[in-house]
Amino acid sequence: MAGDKYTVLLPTYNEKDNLPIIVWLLCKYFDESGYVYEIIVIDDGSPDGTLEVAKKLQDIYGEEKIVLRPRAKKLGLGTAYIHGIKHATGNFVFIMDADLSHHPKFIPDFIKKQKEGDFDVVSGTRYRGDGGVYGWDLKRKIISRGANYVTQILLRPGASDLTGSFRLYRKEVLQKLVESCVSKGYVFQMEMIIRARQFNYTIGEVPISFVDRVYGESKLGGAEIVGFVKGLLYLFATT
Ligand SMILES: Nc1nc2c(ncn2[C@@H]2O[C@H](COP(=O)(O)OP(=O)(O)OP(=O)(O)O)[C@@H](O)[C@H]2O)c(=O)[nH]1
Ligand SMILES: [Mg+2]
Repeated sequence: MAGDKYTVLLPTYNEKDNLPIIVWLLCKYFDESGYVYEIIVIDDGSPDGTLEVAKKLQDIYGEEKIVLRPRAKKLGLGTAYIHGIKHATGNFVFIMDADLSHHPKFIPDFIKKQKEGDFDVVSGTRYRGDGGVYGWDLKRKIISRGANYVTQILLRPGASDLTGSFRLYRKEVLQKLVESCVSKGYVFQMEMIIRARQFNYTIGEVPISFVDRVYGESKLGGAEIVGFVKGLLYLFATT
């Protein structure tokens, strides 16, 4: 549809090295394909000075393209999305990580897929077609595969990648999903897609390659995994 606008929500916590690259790539792929867009950076008081970097980027690309909606401290991803949506002026919203795990080159694929089936949600998938994972050790691959596999069996969600977080939503759909999700942490992305199915939203999928974060430390540890299993059982019991 002419008149579509895409808002990218970029939550950041200590991403000062990644942010300039992801913003540059986003602008490149959006500009090349001619779509109207804005990028909302939601920085949670990163001690590494991510916000200062974001301000410089805003000077370079302009205030219509780069919107800053920082918060004073680290309040988590779920609420970062809620906070970001409030300021989104697009009728479609992308959510993606700012750590270069999600490559902006897939943005046009998401948009094409959305238009193809008039989908409510388009989910990037590492587990279909040309999708894949790069740079993870065996342990992390097994955890991710395992989490997806067990969830497929328990919840039959109708999407192949449940824990991924590179997705395109209609704005009002994202709003409704984020408000109805109760979980925090690693399980949150899975709950989003489970609820999407519960509300009978249509879901399209696009194969993506996922690359382990380039700069910065990974936070996946035992506590995340325990949290995931708890969240999964909760969803199994309640949906
Ligand atoms: N605003 C905000 N952003 C966050 C918060 N936690 C993580 N992020 C950002 O959310 C995105 C995903 O977080 P990651 O830390 O990459 O999570 P992950 O991919 O599961 O784990 P890694 O292995 O560390 O990459 C990144 O862009 C982070 O900078 C938070 O509390 N607030
Ligand atoms: Mg990451």
